[in-house]
Amino acid sequence: MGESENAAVYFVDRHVEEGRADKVAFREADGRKRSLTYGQLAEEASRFAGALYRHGVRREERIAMIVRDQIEFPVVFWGALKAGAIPVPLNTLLSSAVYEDILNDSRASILVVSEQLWEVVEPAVQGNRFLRAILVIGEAPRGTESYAEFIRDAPPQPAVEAHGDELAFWLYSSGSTGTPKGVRHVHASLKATVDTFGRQVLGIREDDTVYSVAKMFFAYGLGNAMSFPMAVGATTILYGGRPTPDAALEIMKTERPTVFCAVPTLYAALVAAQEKAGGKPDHAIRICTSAGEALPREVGERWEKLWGAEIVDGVGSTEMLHIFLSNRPGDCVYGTSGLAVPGYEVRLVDEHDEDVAEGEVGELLVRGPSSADGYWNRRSKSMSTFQGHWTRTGDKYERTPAGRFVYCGRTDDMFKVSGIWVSPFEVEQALVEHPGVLEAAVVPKADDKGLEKPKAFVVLKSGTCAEDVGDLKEFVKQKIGMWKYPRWIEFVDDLPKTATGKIQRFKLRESV
Ligand code: 3SK
Repeated sequence: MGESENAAVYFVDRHVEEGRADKVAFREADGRKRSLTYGQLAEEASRFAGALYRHGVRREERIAMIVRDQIEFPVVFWGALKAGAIPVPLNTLLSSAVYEDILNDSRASILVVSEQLWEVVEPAVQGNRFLRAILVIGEAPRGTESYAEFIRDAPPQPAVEAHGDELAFWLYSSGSTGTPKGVRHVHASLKATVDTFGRQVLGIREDDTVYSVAKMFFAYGLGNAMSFPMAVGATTILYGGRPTPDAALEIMKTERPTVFCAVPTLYAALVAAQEKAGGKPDHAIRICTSAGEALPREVGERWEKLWGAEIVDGVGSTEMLHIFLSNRPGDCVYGTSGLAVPGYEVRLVDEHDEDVAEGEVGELLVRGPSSADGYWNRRSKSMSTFQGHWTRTGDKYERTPAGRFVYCGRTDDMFKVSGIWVSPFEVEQALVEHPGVLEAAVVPKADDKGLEKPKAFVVLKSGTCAEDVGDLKEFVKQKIGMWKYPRWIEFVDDLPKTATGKIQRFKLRESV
């Protein structure tokens, strides 16, 4: 083998060789406000790798991480890669029952957990037959070990040689439905997302400071907050708490990020909060990204007016690791997901896998250098999703005459009204254009003749009540046409969402 393609060499150790050892790689915006330089990260990750060896961990053993966005996250992730073990960052908002399933499914032998999350994790580890150590970052309760003790005096271990095609890490994806699946990624994929979206679309730079509201356990956050900034020697702001609009505004003001990455729900909430407060926000942002679901046009336009910075809206997936379809800085058309990211190809196909004609809706397929190696222990699902070089996304899109892609919903969210397809997203987009509406979700509901019609769940902006918004049905009719308007409207306090901000329409469908 030639030079090692272990991703930790490129993302971590290279910075020391290139003279960036003293540059701050990560800075916490909460808690003890600790920071970690590139040099400290290289050393600590090598010590974590050494501690894993000392504990008898072998290559490809899984290291489950239920870790908040804090400086230990990159140490454990890169340390595991250095050791040739497989870090498996997990969503920090899951229930005990789901953690139990995932820990059993992955057969992780080591679990690293933030002390704040132990209460939920504890019931999940009772009776687990695979875990050989549970490392708690912070105060270690009985039956666990302290993470700090685990790495104390461990002999630093350099990164093992690895091939770019070798498995590096897993992410668990639950998508908008179903039980989580382990998505297996290889070493080369991290750099592939940097060389495509990171450099050619986002244009990340060494002098950037990044703040990603999307946490690092999520593929979108992992790229935003870790691989993109670390590829160029930039600095990332970490925030372990809940990313409320107030917290995000405070971080923008005090930490001065230049790159801001969030999801549509938070952009909508930030715009509403700023409009209510009046004036302009205090910030240093030069560029923003949005993913997780399509950004409503209205939200993008209002954000840009207030912040004076564009939101580059794109689409990615855990299976493709990051964004493969995106708008471009200086050429953002809100309400569209833009064009294929350089390095990726996309197709829209019908139910026979034939390319659809221009203007028709089809399922989006993608091919590119960062696709996953497959799902863990889900052979049939792997075969139906990863078809040769192409990956099925399960998203429905339409291409405009200008070649831009417009989101129409998930394949399983679309429904027909009077024989014509309705995209819930189009109806939701029309609803959020109403000044009193914060968010909306639309699902089919059978009428008294058993025929499906749209039903909307609507969250109003704070300080607005149902009587204030007038006739929302008529508002939608005027915007998008007679048959698509919601026949029923239910006002709710919030919508069911995945931890990454995707609306769980299946839960609303079940409720009707
Ligand atoms: O949902 C998305 O758009 C996304 C973007 C980047 C990485 C991962 C995901 C799921």
